[in-house]
Amino acid sequence: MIKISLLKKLLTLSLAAVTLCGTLGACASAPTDSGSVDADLLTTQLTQPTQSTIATTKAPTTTLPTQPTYVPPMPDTENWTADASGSYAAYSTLIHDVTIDDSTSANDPPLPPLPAGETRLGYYEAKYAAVPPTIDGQNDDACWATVPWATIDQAWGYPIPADFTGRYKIVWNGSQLYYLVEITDDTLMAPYPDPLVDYYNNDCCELFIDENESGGDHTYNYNAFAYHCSIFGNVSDLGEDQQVHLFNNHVHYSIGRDGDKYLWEFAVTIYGEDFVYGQANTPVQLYAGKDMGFAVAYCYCGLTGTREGFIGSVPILGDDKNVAWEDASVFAHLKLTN
Ligand SMILES: [Ca+2]
Ligand SMILES: [Ca+2]
Ligand SMILES: [Ca+2]
Repeated sequence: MIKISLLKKLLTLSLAAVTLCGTLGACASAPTDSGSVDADLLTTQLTQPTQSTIATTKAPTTTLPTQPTYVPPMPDTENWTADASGSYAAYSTLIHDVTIDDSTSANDPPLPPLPAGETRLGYYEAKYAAVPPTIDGQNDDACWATVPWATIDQAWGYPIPADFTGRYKIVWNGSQLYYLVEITDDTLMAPYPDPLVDYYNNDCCELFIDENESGGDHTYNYNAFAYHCSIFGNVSDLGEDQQVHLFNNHVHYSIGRDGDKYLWEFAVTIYGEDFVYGQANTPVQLYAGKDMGFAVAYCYCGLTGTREGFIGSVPILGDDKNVAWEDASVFAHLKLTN
């Protein structure tokens, strides 16, 4: 594979120091990033704060940051071989077989109509989940049954591959947004295991979050985040030094597979524009009524081993459809509700 010999050297050097994470891919070991997701925080059922009480609500306790750990997919990537369908998914410890029961999906509430005065396309209302979902790549959590699906169906500069469909749900609790993203893709391809190199050419789910819905440039700053979540549990985005960094401690996730259907279940800890890479950061406490900017997208890798599709949850106006990684102004409006 392209660049595999370089990758091998990097992997060999890094393996000794790397702690292989569990199937959930939330890792801890050497420090470079901050803003760690506290495991307790993920499961804590917080009393739902309201905007009026938020000022006096004590921020949730978080551990000091642990470092994002590169999760090596295989000890020797030169031995990677795609399976008969051309897929590399077998190398992901994050993906596990599940039975996706969509039988009740038709009973899910429909998307509510766009509120009066709402102008940002791709609008979604994320409901409070008193009991957050278990991050296991399965959709049997009570909270998922009561919120609507929204589609990932907008072409961001590439034709939408014929085998692709995508949809998502979002709920919130504490400092976390929880996502359930269902992707159909009959060839899961991720030939670039190094999360710092060509990561956006893999099949990966990309979560765009602008905590304060400010919009504007976020290319090399933390005005907004563009979390590229790989099938290996690595989360990549650009930093202020214009280099790629890992944000594995911000996004905890698991992927369930049923045939060519994949359920990506995420818990994303929210940080504001004051985030400083490599230092201790306090997550933002969410509340009903909060407005955020967001988009959910899928980077589609095909048999050519490079990006063949880029499908987003929000229509992007204008000729340049591939701008969400730089410009948070194209994000949709996420409203947190009770
Ligand atoms: Ca679940
Ligand atoms: Ca694919
Ligand atoms: Ca912002």
